[in-house]
Amino acid sequence: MDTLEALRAELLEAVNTAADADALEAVRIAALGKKGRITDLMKTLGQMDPDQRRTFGQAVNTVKDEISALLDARKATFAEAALNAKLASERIDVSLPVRPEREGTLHPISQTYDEVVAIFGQMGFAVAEGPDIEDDFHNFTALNFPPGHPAREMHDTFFLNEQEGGVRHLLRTHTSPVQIRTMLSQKPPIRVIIPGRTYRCDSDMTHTPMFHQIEGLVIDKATHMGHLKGCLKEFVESYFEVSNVTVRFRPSFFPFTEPSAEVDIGCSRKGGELRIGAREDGCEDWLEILGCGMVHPNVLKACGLDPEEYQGFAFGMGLERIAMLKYGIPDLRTFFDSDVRWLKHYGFGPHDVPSLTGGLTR
Ligand code: 2U9
Repeated sequence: MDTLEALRAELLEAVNTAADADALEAVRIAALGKKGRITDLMKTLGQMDPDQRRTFGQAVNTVKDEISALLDARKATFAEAALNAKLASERIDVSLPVRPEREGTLHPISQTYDEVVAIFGQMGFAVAEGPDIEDDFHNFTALNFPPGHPAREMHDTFFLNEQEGGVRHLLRTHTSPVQIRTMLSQKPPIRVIIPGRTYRCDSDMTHTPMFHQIEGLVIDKATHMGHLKGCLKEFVESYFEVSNVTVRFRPSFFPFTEPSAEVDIGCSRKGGELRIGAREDGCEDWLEILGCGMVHPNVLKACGLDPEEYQGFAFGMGLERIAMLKYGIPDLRTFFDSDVRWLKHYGFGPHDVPSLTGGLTR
């Protein structure tokens, strides 16, 4: 019993003076582990007679429970102290700004697309879409292209393999087939813009095999060229964010419009910098920006509309071209190089979403 009392005192002392959780664990193993001193005492019980075993067993168990409880209490104290130390050293300053994250950018084509849609949307135009793979009727015939027109040739148009029955699909060379589909499926009044990809067998400094167009179509009973001119002037002023731009209509030819015109806008190239604006503001040069015209009567007829009852205007422009002019991008081919450095430089952040009230651009 003396030895048990001495062991009890020694272990209590060891538990109470353990410096940290590791030292405490060493005390636990030395007392209660497989070869611990209390465990060793328990092992001696088997050799004792029943009376002695009962008395000594109870005494050893009491010491064991006391030491175990004390070990648990000390362990909890160390754990709490460790947690408090961790909390104190890892205090978070919630007022610090967040770490900058790598952000993607919107491609200038996507941005320009959204800007143009926002401007025409405000004027009451709806967006129409159609397939990239077209047939001869929607891409050429309904648009008044005569049978031998050069645009129908293999070297201008990407044709798909001929199908059974001699049908040969093609990659649309303009977004105009969507206007044909719109006129065939909707009754006037029609007011749509069609942004989308177009394809031509052409690849040099100023042409890529795939490029983007945005075309517009308005059909009603009394739509005339004055409406066309006002609409395009409004668009150019909104897009280039200037209050007054001079516009000039130069006669031209397209199979699908009559009369047809190319539209130039006033600009200045003084000092090597392009500025869009009005003649009276010193913009005395001209810059070609888009093509347009009154929808040809043959096109209206091909879509089941009576040219005596309906007329309308149409226009078309290249998205890359107007993006290059507005954002000073010098080389068309860089649009499709997928160079992340280029995108970082010319791309737009997620908060540059164009709106007419919030401003079109950054
Ligand atoms: C229908 C009737 C008329 C669309 C038009 C142009 C003039 C035009 C070019 C601009 C540069 C194409 O991207 S570009 O190479 N487009 O000049 N487009 S009128 O006229 C239509 C379209 C559909 C049913």
